[in-house]
Amino acid sequence: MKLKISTGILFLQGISMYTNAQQIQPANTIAIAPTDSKELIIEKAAHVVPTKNQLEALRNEFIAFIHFGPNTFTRMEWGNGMEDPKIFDLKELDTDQWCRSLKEAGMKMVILTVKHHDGFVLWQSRYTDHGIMSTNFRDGKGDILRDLSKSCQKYGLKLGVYLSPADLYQIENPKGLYGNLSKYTKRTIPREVPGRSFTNKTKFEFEVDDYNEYFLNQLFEILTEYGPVHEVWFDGAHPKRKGGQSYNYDAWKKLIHTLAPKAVIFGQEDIRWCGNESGVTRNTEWNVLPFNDNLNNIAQMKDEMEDNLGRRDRLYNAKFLHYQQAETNTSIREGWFYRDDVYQKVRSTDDVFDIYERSVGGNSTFLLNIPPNREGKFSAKDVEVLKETGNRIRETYGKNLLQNARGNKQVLDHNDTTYTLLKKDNPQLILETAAPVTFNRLVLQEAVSTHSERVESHAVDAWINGNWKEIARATNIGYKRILRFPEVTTKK
Ligand code: FUL
Repeated sequence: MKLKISTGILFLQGISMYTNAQQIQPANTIAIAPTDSKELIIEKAAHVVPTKNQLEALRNEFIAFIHFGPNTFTRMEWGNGMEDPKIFDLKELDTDQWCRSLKEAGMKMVILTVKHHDGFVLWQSRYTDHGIMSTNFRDGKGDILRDLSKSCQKYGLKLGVYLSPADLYQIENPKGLYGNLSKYTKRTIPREVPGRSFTNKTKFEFEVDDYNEYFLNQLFEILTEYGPVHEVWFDGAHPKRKGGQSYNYDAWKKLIHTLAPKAVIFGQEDIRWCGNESGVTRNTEWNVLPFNDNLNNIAQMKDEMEDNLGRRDRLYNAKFLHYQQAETNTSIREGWFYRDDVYQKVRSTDDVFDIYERSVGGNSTFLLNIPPNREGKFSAKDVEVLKETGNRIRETYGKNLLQNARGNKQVLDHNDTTYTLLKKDNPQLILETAAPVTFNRLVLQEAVSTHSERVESHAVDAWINGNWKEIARATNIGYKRILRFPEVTTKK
């Protein structure tokens, strides 16, 4: 089924609410003092803004996940770390086909599971032989991250990496480093490996144990040898733990910030999980959030599943307010890894497009997983859904019907489609087009990079037969809110 939809797009500049607004400087994190009044806390919340990297990540809107590894061949969702690497029996690989398809869908970035929980690595790491180097794929010389990074450059996609902190191979094998109770000592990253020098000569010194050193060495490889990386994804799941192993996130982040200055980090301060894996979105998704721990621990935010994380009473009890955007991650297929083309369900275009509108249009980023099959390609059904979704997005949102609309007197700086609302109470923006327009979607955006998230509720009325008729109503807006309603025809 295809929808014929017309769209209007509006961009809102914040409403200046209090006279002391100028005193608070926009920042990514703002501390709350015990003496702050409720009004001041809200005022501070209205100045918490994304970093440049977070803003870029918001603007990606629709991005891809690729789960690929031994599980693709064993048909398991979680491996056990004891798989023979030869199980990964890949004969062909077509990352160009992946990227073509992702581009057709309108995606901007692709994040590959370079290491899932089983510990098998998809690139030519110097620090383990549990991976692609021990398979028959291209006589053990293949490198999936290399192929993907080349295809990304060819098709103009950004690259991200999922490096699982959980590592069953390092837990289960007798020489494994995970939880081996090794001492924390000063170590140089990257550790030199004879005959395999690095072009990038940066060196780090960290006080870490064996597993953290292993992890840092691997981060160094993937962040220096495959072109720019734009997102590093730290999963929170652990099929198993051992030896009280902890993760030295401070060191990991220092290395990432130095080697991949444009990367956002998922699972740390930049980006958070939306709270489910089925594409469900909150009605009210604030990215300005309350934190109670000290600033260094903002990173350690636990996975939140509550319905409204940024509501006023939660802000009042915070020690810090911090911008941390949500990513809505789900899979196009039942499960994260490919199993088969017969029994494994694939989401329909209607379904994917609906999640797109609710997630991107609900102040979050849509991260859709498309798992390649055992031929190293996306299956035909997945390709078709991606293509149709891209067409539907372009058809629906490609043309701004309000481009030449004029705003009422309350509107300042009417600059193309950017409007600044002046009035503090019940501000209204009236737009008028020269000829009637027919539409059933309205895209609203706040200028979050300068004015944070300020709208708590809003409604849209259309002038129909001489009266205002409410056609849509919602809570916050943030980076983007897509309103959906039955088709209306109006000039105002
Ligand atoms: C989860 C993992 O356990 C799944 O295997 C998958 O990688 C998903 C994106 O995150 O926590």
